[in-house]
Amino acid sequence: MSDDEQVSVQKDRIQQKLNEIRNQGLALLEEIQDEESLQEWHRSHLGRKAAVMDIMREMSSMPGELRPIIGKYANGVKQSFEKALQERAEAIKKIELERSLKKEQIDVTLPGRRPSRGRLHPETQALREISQIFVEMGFQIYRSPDVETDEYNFELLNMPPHHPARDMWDTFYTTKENVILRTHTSPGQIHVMRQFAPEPIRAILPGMCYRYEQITARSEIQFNQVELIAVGKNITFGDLKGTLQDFVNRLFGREVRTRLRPNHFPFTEPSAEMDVECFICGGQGCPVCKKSGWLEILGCGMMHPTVLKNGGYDPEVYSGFAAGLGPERINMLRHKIEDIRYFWSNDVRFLEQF
Ligand code: FA5
Repeated sequence: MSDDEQVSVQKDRIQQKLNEIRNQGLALLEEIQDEESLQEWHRSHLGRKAAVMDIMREMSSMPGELRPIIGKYANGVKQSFEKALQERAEAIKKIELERSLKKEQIDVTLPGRRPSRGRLHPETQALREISQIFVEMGFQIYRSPDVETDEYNFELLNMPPHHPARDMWDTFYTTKENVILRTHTSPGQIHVMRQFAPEPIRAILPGMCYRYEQITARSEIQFNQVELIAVGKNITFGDLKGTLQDFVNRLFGREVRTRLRPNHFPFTEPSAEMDVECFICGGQGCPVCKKSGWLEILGCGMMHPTVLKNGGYDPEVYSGFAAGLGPERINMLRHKIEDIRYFWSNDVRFLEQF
């Protein structure tokens, strides 16, 4: 066989091989359905180890006249691979989009899901209702700070340092000397008096109080109080009793039974506590009312002359009454809630009921 004939045979053989590589490669590509397999095909058919690349590498050992022919032919195979790869990539994109749309298919015939509505916390509701009643009775709302000094929380309320009555309130102290979390809203009495003296006052002071005490079904370490204060000339215990009775009737209704019990607070004289009949148990006795049938809702009394004086009022001329209500206890009564811990545990099953 002449040299020319040999070259011609070699050319036919290589071209045939390239045809096979192309046909097999394109057939494999047609079957690919996902992006990952496509990448794999790209590596094996156009990467460094691809069969068409092997042939291109072998060209250096081929006779000179064969190189441009085989080079052109192999390049054609490579180009047809690149073109087909691009087309397949587009098709796979479409396939994957259809697949994900199928997964996300929405049944428009299903009934809609209503978003749940937000609502006010039961304590916010109670505080607003209590405030509303007192506002209707002519009281103004006054705010005083949660963080107090020892002076306001105790001393100006007739409890000098080492006074045994301080033990009534277990206190959260801060790292700053004499700065505490208020144990009751009564320090607000001094703030409001000092702002308005010698004008007459009728105000309520709602807010959070803090006590370092045992948590039980009726006692929390943080709870709201609403302080009530009235200062003026000729204010009597009768005014206090009438105001509280009116408040209870407006809140609970005409038929609700209350009782005032004598008590002691250093900042009032005389002092009392008001109980409401426990209607969780109907007065029969339960854990919430400590089996007494009554639930204490507030402490109250006539303002002590020393406190009036500390507020800037002459106790010879002025008198006043004050009270501190517990809205959580009132809320428990109204909604028959057996444990005060529900209020601040943020359990939606509880909160959703209000
Ligand atoms: C006082 O705090 C007085 N400052 C009230 C007062 C004001 C008396 C003005 C006289 C004049 P007492 O500690 O009893 O009093 O608390 C008042 C009310 O707050 C209680 O009747 C109760 O309803 C509520 N209360 C007290 N401690 C807690 C607690 N740990 N958890 C929930 N509520 C509480």
